[in-house]
Amino acid sequence: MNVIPCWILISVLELVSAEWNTKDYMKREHSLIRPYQGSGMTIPYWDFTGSTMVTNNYIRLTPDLQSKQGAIWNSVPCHVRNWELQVHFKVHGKGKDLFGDGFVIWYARERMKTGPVFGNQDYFQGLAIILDTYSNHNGPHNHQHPYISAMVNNGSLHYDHDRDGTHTQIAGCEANFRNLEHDTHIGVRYERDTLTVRSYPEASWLTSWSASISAISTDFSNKAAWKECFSVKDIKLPTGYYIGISATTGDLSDNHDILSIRLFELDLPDDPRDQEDRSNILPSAAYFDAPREHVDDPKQSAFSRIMFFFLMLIAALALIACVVIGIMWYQKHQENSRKRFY
Ligand SMILES: *[C@@H]1O[C@H](CO)[C@@H](O)[C@H](O)[C@H]1NC(C)=O
Ligand SMILES: [Ca+2]
Repeated sequence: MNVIPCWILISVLELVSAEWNTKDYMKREHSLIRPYQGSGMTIPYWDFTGSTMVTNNYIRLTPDLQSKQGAIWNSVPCHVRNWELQVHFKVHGKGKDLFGDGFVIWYARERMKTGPVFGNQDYFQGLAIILDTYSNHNGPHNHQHPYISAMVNNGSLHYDHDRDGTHTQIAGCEANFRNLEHDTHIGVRYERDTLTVRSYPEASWLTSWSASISAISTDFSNKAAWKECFSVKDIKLPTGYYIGISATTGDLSDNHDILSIRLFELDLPDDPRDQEDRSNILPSAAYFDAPREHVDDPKQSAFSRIMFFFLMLIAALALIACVVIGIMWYQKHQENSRKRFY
């Protein structure tokens, strides 16, 4: 009877620790953390364009004013094969019902090119994670805004604002990340050709619990309460592209602030594909525009982890039983041999 609560506690700890790999480490040259400024007005490893303004506490890509666009781009190409990018951001403004347009996290071949896709060029090559706050679509939509989606482009696709990019997206989810009191983060993980996007925090008891731990260790708490937006397999991305973030306002506006960007190199010692040269491939995705079929259910993975833990528990119990039986057999054997001698 006593075993059950203990088992639940251990499996919760298991779920939390499963996300945490101390071997993943932050790449300073692809990260942007406070204090931002180096000497003078420059930020080491980062360049900015348009309306972007750097303060001590945040980088404002656009102010809450009409027709602005701004971007920040990493100046070092990213050769990391498996990575996780964590962006701490804040989208806020005076608008209660009308606001826009949103921002995009880029992993792109070309940098510092202004254009119509949230401040960056159209027909881009690379990956776009689009955090769209304004629905341009006039008809019925199959989702609400704000909306997070991913687009992979080899340079041939056009981003269609009138449809909010829905026919070129590979997956998406609704996420309320605007005008919130608490901190908002997005995690983009590219691991073994699987792209997973998660947001933080998740609205649950875990959030308040991890928020109290966040005072002690920010990284740990962030890992604990991520909520999965989508996960898509078979995405091929080349190495050597650039990380960037761009934002735009039009008739409607918002402050688009970036507080930090952290790129972690994932430690996957057993991945044979790690040796493969990815520097000259074109970005591609095997699945398109069917988000509902390709969204992994996060409950499933939690369930499979619990199942794994359960199997390990049974294996441990079986092992203990074997040892006990072994000891009993040995004692019996000793007794028998003693009987034989005396
Ligand atoms: C580029 O992407 C489009 C759309 O996914 C695809 O039809 C085309 O074959 C791709 N081109 C190359 C050269 O891979
Ligand atoms: Ca839009």
